Amino acid sequence: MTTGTLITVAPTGAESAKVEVPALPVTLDELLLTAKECEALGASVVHVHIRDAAAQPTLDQRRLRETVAALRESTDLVVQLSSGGAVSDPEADRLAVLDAAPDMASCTMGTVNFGTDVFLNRWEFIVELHTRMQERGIVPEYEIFDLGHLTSLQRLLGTYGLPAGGHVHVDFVLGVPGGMPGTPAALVAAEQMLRDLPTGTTFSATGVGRSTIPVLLASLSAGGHLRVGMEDTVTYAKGQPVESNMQLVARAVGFAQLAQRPPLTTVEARELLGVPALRR
Ligand code: KMH
Ligand code: ZN
Repeated sequence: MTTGTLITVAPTGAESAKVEVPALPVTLDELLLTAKECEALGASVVHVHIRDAAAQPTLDQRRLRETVAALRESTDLVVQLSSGGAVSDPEADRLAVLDAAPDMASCTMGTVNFGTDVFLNRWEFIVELHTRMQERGIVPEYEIFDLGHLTSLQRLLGTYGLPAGGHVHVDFVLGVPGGMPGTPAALVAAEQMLRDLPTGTTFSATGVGRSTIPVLLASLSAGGHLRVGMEDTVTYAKGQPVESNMQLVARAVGFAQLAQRPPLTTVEARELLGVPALRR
């Protein structure tokens, strides 16, 4: 059944440098402003990477907790912390992200070449992330960079059980150099593999760089949801840098409305993902 569209904004990421992308939100104030404006436009989930005082990626525990608290205070967005961090982050720091008690955290389902780097995700590490999230009631978003990651997810759920909340949601990240390409064919191949996962599994999709629009359109037409943001795309159109995350969210909302799948509210997003409702 096709529903409205879950729109996740990934405003910052760990890859772009503030000096090269001045519009990138890197301070807590910039993140909060972005989150509030993206929520007003139709985003319901925020996928968060934070930066330190020098605008470098960090998994500093104090900053993570402060960020989760501030996002909860100023928005109704589902707060999803990245446990992926940057390619150089140690496993212990990535696991400790869960100590900041977000609503959701990402959980990447396997190792992938990442440009000239390697994004390492050992099986034992994935199991540790999954089981800690189960124990703490944190809902995972399984990040899928390649088709084999879906096979690993099937094995994970078969061996260790369903995630907190009981619903399985995956995010296909296409177009990373080393992962599956940012093409409709790759998206359809990934979507077809969901038949081996629990009934009702949902997916969103992200196309990195210039694959953003083809992946967005393919996802909408295949019944999927959307992730957009400056983590994945810093060029709006040829020769035109992205002005803000709001510009990307507004474009995604426009496409979702054209597809007659308008954005889900934050209440609807929580219901879909199995994240407990807000109690204000
Ligand atoms: N920055 C990438 C190495 C995630 O957030 O979980 C990993 C990433 C995935 O962005
Ligand atoms: Zn991320």
